[in-house]
Amino acid sequence: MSTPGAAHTRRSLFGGFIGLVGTRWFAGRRTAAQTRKRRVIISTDLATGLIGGWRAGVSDIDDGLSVLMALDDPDLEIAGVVVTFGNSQTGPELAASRHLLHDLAGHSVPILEGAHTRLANPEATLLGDPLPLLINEGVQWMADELDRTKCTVLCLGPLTDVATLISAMPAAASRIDEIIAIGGRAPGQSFDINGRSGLSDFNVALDPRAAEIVANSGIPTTFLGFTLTSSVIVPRTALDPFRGDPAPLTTFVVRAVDAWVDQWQQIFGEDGFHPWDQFAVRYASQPDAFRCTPVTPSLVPCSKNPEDPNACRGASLNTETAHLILDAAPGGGVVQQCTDFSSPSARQAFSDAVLAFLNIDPAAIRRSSAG
Ligand SMILES: [Ca+2]
Repeated sequence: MSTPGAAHTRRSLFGGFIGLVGTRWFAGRRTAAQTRKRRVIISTDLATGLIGGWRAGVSDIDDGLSVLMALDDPDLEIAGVVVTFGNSQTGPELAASRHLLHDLAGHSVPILEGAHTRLANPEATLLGDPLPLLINEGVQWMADELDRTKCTVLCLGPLTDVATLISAMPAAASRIDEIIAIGGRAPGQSFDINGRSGLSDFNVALDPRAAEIVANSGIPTTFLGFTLTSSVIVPRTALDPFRGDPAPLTTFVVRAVDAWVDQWQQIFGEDGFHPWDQFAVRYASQPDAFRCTPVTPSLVPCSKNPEDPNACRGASLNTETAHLILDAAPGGGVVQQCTDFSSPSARQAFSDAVLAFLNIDPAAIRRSSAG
């Protein structure tokens, strides 16, 4: 990303679709006062319950909790779930998604196969000529869905699929009313948990080119930042009311969360979990619950010096090459970052909602998601 050639590629790439998509302003964003259900496409690297894959150990659990939370939210209408690589490979994630959402929770929501790998960076060519972008099943379904009606795209993993849609099918992408994503940082911000550093900006690290395409698309985009998403920890004891419940969904969720917290506790010394991606769901449903400000996004190469606050973090596929910097933009713009709740009661309501879907009778869930 730091080579002059790569910089040139980025400029020429963005020149095309910014004009096509056009510029829309925050005025287009919905508020909690709107009563119609918000129609949402979810892009996720759902790996809840998976062990192993490209990373050893237990995969992050929050995507599964997020999708269940979204399906349970009366203010959201979930059109479908596109599964992308990220926490694990796409194949195991698809199996995990079908098991959790269809078999255990009884939902009938469509589950589509998304990207298996990040976008080529810099862009690959065929002897110097541009290559057509490959449209996978999930991206084609997103385009078809957007042709029918405007949607919000909730990105809980790497931004590969929505970036492909924006680049290859700009007319469909122009019908996205808002992209909501997890990622980005203030200038110089490092991601520390309990005094330990080393966390990458995972979704950006796995596909920095996709993050840059989204951030520069001209589509209203909201990033939920680390300052906000790390501010809530759900203690392991929150599972206690559900222990002993024989329902297969509850049993599975409790086992998966316990396994994740065991691993997290060893590394970060916290006996609980951060509901990272669940913030995006809550924002989609209750945007007024958050304090958000306009930002100017830029992808900036990170430092190779591990002592530098701007150092590249991560290992293996999530090794950072650049950071998505979200700088204050007093003049406004189409990109914003949420860094706090709007009130203590909004924070409490979010914490209360994190596991609320487990109280729902599976038969009722099936009835509500039918059709
Ligand atoms: Ca995720």
